[in-house]
Parts: sequence; structure tokens; C-alpha cells
Amino acid sequence: MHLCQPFKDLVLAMALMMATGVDINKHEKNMNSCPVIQCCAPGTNGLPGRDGRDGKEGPKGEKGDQGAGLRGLQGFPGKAGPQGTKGDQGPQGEKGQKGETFDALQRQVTALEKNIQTLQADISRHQKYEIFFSFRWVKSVGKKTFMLTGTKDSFENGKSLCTKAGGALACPHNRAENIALQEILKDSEQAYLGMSDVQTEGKFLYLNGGPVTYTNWETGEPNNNKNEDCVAMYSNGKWNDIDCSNSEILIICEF
Ligand code: FUC
Ligand code: CA
Repeated sequence: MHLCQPFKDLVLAMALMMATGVDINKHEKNMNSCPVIQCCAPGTNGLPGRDGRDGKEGPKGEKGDQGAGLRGLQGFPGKAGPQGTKGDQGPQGEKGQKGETFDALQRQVTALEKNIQTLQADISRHQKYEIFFSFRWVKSVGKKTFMLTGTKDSFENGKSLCTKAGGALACPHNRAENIALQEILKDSEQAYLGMSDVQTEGKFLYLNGGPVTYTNWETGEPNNNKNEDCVAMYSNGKWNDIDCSNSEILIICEF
């Protein structure tokens, strides 16, 4: 059977309504009163179709207000950034005070250099004469050194000799020095000491004018026999006052 398209649609719609339980009696009445040929004319609107598919996603909404959540903990510091470029040269500084500190230091250095020179000279001098310290005629005690000249002479000549040599006539100022000087003397030898009472009898003074503070007189001395104003040491270390013109007395110097 050949049916026109509107009719086919109608049959299909009725089938659908029957399947979905829609009452079609009303429509049947209309159908009964509708000649077949007329049904090819535009029909009445059908029932609404099913819901369409979801539309496209809408445009992005505007940014909302900041939320009121609690602030999170601060993160760890980031890595150090790269080194910056060198800055411009700064302005010239104020002129400093005229090298006072430097001058003071230089003076100190100069003084120290002088001290070192003196010390080096002392050391060389001692090294130079070191061999003599092993000899009998040289004795060191404390800072003093006694040295036998090998000559016998008067008190005045002995003084001159020692002074010329850069020293003085031997003169022990304590027991240790007295022993050291005695060690130079052999038996029966005598040595002049650097003192006298030529100014005031009985009052012995050192050559620098100071009063004698240490003595080691032999028993019965000084007896000032025939005006003895000078002093000599016996080989036993004891002292005796003698005539200053006696030229048979050893000359020992001290340095
Ligand atoms: C006389 C003095 C000496 C010493 C002696 C014991 O010979 O001339 O100096 O005192 O005595
Ligand atoms: Ca005497």
C-alpha cells in the first residue's frame, strides 16, 4: 500500500503513544472523521520531543572573591640568586693624617734593629774569646770576667793597663768573685785589687770613689805598715794592704 509521508508519521506517532500508555481515543475520533486524502494536509503539532543533548560548555565565569581560609605556613627560602654585577667605584675617601703611626713604628723598628746589632756584637765578641775561658788566667763569674795580663807592675801602672784594655783593675765585690779571682793565682803570687785608702787612711774606697762593701782581709790586716794604701790578694784569697809602688804584684783586669 502506498501511503503519503504525513500519514506515515501519524501512524508512527500513534504506535509510540500506545507503547507509552497515552490515551489515543481522542485521536482516533479525529482520525475517524478525517478522510485519508485530507490527512496529507499539514497536521496539528505533535507532543513535545525528548530532551535534547547537553549543550556546549559555557564561557568561563568571572573570578570570585578571595576566600577567608587560614594562611598556610611560610615555605623554605629559595636558592640564592646569581651574583650581581660589580657596582660603580665609590667616591675618594678623606685624606688621612700624616703618617704618625707609621713614623712611630719605623722608630721602634730602628731601635729594635740597633738592639739586635748590639746583641750580635756581644755574641761575636764572646765567641771570639771563648777559647780563653778554658784557660787558667781567664775566669768568668756572673757578668764579670777576670783576665790575667801576665805582667807584674805597680798599682798605678796596673790601673792604666786595664783601663787601656777597656776594663778595670780586678776588684771582687762578693765572695763568688773573690773565689774566681783567687783561682787565677798560683802559690806565692799576689794580685793588686782595685781599691785604696790613699785619700783617707783606714777608709778603703773603690776606684769609682764608692766605699768598699765586701772585704776578705787576712788576719791582722790591714796593718798600714809604713803607710800601705793599696791592697793585694794572696793566693789563699785573703787580702793584705801593701805599698802602692810595689811592682812585683800581678796585674789582673776585670771586664
Ligand atoms: C808587713 C807588711 C805587709 C803585711 C805583713 C804581715 O810585712 O808590710 O803588708 O802586713 O807585714
Ligand atoms: Ca799590710
